[in-house]
Amino acid sequence: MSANTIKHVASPLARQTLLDGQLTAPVAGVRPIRILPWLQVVKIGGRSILDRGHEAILPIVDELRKLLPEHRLLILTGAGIRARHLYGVGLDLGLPVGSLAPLAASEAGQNGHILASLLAPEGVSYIEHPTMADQLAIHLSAARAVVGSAFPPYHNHEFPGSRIPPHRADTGAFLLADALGAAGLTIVEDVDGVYTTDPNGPDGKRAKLLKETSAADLAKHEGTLPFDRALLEVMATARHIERVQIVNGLVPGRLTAALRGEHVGTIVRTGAHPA
Ligand code: GWN
Ligand code: ATP
Repeated sequence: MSANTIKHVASPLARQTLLDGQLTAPVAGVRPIRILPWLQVVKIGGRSILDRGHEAILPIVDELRKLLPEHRLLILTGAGIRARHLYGVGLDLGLPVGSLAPLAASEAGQNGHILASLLAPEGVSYIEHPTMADQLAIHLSAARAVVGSAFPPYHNHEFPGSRIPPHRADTGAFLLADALGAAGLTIVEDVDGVYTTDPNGPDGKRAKLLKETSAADLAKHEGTLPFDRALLEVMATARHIERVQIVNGLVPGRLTAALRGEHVGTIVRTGAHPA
């Protein structure tokens, strides 16, 4: 008899189908722990900041350097113009989305290597995707900040709904920040925040800044946004990150103010609820 019992591993999900949300809710519905609750995640735009070269990059590097005594940072970089060129060539050749995703991701990684080199005197290094997944804590014990690629490493697993990879740098940064239970996510762009319409588009004069909005409201917004549309989908089911601030990285001091909790850009509320 005892030989039989020790072969049973008690599990609350042992007899249930994982497809029935009601049955799994008592076990799976609880809030996950925050893995790195003191971490501030900062996504730096590829096209909006890094492609501009030293005029935009050096002031941001200076600001990040000065923030190090105050915050422990995971700095994630976007892909920028090289990825757009790559999409153009790849689509012309008929490459599938799963082939384009890692190629574009590598451009985000290159921007990260550039940024990390500039912050190296402060002990900041570029860390690889697998290191972000497994050894972020030890790297952040050795340094106040690390840099990584903001792209999610979906590769051939990228969802085939569109020909351009839908999960790009903004989505990747949010997924990581939420999974880590970070203190916050700030997205650094070249505009003051989210506007009613693209302030650099043909109707730019009519554009009004939305100081505060929600992922649910933006999902109904039909025009363009300054970040991946898929970001709204992952915001809807967020577990920890309740708000994201979009700030203008071309204006010195905005990122610093945002990390200090000031409202200096657009705050987008997510679907996560306070604990
Ligand atoms: O190469 O700049 O990580 O951190 O999505 O995969 O395409 O890889 O396919 O650890 O695993 O180009 O080589 O490249 O940017 O992603 O990296 O230098 O397997 O450190 O080898 O998940 O950096 O790179 O591009 O991020 O975003 O060797 Mo790069 Mo990216 Mo490095 Mo990473 Mo992808 Mo790895 Mo990966 Mo690939
Ligand atoms: P990546 O990191 O993927 O390279 P990025 O985040 O640096 O990209 P873009 O994807 O170009 O940069 O997004 C920023 C741009 O989005 C702004 O320069 C702005 O012109 C444009 N934009 C489009 N719609 C809006 C909107 N509703 N509000 C604000 N900016 C908008």
